[in-house]
Amino acid sequence: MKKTFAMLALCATGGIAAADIVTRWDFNSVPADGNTATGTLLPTIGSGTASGVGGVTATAFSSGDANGGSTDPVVNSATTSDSGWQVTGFALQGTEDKSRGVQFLTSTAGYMNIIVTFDQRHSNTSSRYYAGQYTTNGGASWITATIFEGTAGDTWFNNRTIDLSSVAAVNDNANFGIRVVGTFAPGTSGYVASSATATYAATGTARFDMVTVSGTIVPAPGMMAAVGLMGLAAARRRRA
Ligand SMILES: [Ca+2]
Ligand SMILES: [Ca+2]
Repeated sequence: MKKTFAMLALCATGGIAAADIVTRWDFNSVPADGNTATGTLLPTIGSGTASGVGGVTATAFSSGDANGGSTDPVVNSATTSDSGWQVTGFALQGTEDKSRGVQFLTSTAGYMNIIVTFDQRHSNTSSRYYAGQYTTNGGASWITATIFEGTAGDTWFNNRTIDLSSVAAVNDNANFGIRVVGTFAPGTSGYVASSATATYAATGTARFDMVTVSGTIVPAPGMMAAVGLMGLAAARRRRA
């Protein structure tokens, strides 16, 4: 179904297919229970796994609406849920750079032009800096793509983007994943707090919402041939 749609999109736009959501986590309880302290780590769209990295405590959920809120369009109410996934138990000061946080593994089979977006809330004492990393081998090794800075505490930083559209190795890859891990202030060997008036603490929290892996469908060779023939036929019709 998706491939048919993509082919139509290719034809309609002359070759540029719109991005699809491959996998998304919104962490909202299913069924909705109106309780932001509960949620799910199962994706809302697609399939994949979400887990803590480096021994963090990764069992809590909290509001996706408070402190300005994430981009989750759902507003928590008696009959709806907008949870975010909250982790704590980060590294002690000066230790374990890029080692503690969260990871999301999902397959990009059939997709290219991969872009990952997510919303993240920093607590006051949370690390000001997090590294956005990706893996092409199921988490055996990680490559840092982006360093994110949270310039305030108890604040959501929405639509953070790890743009992997130029990284061919993440395309059509069943062993793809990303992780977001606390990292030292650039050029130093220590963490700084998100709030300018706070001190970094391992008990700080990071909360996540709307973790979304997007991509465009890899055109199959046969599909490209079909599109080419349709273009040729159209050109002949124009000449006739
Ligand atoms: Ca919301
Ligand atoms: Ca949510």
